[in-house]
Amino acid sequence: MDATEVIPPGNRPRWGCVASAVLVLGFGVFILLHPTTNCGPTKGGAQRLQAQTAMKGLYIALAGFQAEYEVSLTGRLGFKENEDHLADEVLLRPLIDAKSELNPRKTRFYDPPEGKKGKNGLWRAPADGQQMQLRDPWGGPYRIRSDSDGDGKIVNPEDPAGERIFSSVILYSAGPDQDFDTWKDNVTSWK
Ligand SMILES: [Ca+2]
Ligand SMILES: [Ca+2]
Repeated sequence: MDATEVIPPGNRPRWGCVASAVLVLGFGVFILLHPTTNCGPTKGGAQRLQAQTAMKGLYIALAGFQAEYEVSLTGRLGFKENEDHLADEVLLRPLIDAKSELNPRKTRFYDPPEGKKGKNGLWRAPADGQQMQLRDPWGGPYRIRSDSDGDGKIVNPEDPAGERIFSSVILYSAGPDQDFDTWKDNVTSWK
């Protein structure tokens, strides 16, 4: 082709259209790979966030107790290293109930929302209101494990032979399947 030859409009390469097609195709693939990008968190994602928020609230309450009394509540309760407990009335009462003998200054360290239909908040036994348990967004309890020997580390319940977790307390939920042994859906305070 001569350098001065004029290409008829119909035969010109339509790079703008090609580029647009690539962009649209790329964007479609992006949406497929990131289905929540334009739609906010999925329901499951929102519930996981709620569980993480609840665990953080309890962690802060326990830190408040420790700051007030210069002793850990889990230590006062005799929780052993590598032992899992449920976040139930034994743990919650001294943080919530000013009448607990473990909380003589009657400080309210923790004020969790009441769980609706036994989910996502504080559940109290209908019979007497005395028994209580912190429930995750799926209606299951939370587990708590504490550093009782004071080395600042806790065995990872998901991987006992693996690296220790650096924390005074860890918490975890069994997730939507309500089975603590299936880790894929569990929600944990350490990752
Ligand atoms: Ca330890
Ligand atoms: Ca599970």
